[in-house]
Amino acid sequence: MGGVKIDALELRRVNLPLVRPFRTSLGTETVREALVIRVLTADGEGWGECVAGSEPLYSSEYVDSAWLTIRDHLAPRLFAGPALSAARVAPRLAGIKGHRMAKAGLEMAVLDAELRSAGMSFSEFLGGVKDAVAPGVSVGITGWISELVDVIAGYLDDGYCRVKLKIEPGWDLAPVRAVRERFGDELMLQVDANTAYRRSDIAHLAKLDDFGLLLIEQPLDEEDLLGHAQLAARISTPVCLDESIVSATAAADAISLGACSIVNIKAGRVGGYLEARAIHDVCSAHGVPVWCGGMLETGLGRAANLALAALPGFSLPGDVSATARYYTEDITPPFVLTDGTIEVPQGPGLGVAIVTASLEALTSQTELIKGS
Ligand code: SMG
Ligand code: MG
Repeated sequence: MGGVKIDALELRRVNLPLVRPFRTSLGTETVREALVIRVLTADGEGWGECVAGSEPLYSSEYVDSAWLTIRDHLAPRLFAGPALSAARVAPRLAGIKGHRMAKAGLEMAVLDAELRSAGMSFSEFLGGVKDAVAPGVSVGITGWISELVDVIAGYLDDGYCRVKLKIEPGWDLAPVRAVRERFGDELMLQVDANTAYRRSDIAHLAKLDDFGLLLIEQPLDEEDLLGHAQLAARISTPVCLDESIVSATAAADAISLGACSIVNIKAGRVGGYLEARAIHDVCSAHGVPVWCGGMLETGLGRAANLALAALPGFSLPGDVSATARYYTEDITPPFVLTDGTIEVPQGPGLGVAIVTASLEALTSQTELIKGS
């Protein structure tokens, strides 16, 4: 692959209403505001998605910050210099500190453009070994436990094979107990706290050990690796990290410190699909299982996540669900659940087409950034 020369970048803010509100310990989302990036090259185009949210709740990045960072700091560096391969995007942007989600969206768009030209799929490029992926579903906090149980029953009917419950102080033991009582011990069940607990909650979190969970995800602050190591030493439920793992180095350190025994990999959080693959490799070398996280992506990010989840170390079902779990209208054709799996796209690049009419209808802002 010879790289691509970028002539211009197009940024788009798209607003996708969720089929039901998604409540976590961080807040409630009813509309997914996404930042879609299109790179225009001499002989084609590539599409990317920045997974930052509307507000800096999950991470310090948010759509407006990513937009400005791309326009004022990252795009000028991408335009400077000769044709660019995706592998050179991160080094070229390394002078800018942080802003991993913004960088990841750009790298994804460049990789899509490059792979389209080369006629190779994301999955083949990344080293995928599966044609289809087992779907998991992340279930938000509901008003009542009866509502939670009903929502989960619907997802199990749809064919989801693993359920993740969002938890927070006051919504943990009781919902987990109710779900176990209703659906039994065979259900693959895990919980995600999005940093809602403190070290002083360790004795409380140990009570989750009674429920045979696959894992507990990011219970403590993202910077509290030591606290996670202390927790992991005190509980039998495996500790999985999400927010804390911002790079392959961070993953290696967390594993060495005993802060986690499972890793959630999200390309946006770590600066791109190439770093995500490096984390997969580090974890595989340590015998640490990984799974693909989700950020309520549009069909673009979903296509790329399916390709990532096709790598051999992704031995646990991820937060990769069918489009209908999130949206009635998306900017690509929907991903569907068939026979309990979702197919990994095999076409060149992301392997998905944009539905132009939907993209236009859902877009609230665009900006074209031209190279010199
Ligand atoms: O894409 O299905 C999805 C959402 C999965 O729970 C999910 N993501 O912490 O893992 C996580 C959350 C982050 C998004 S909510 C702010
Ligand atoms: Mg998480």
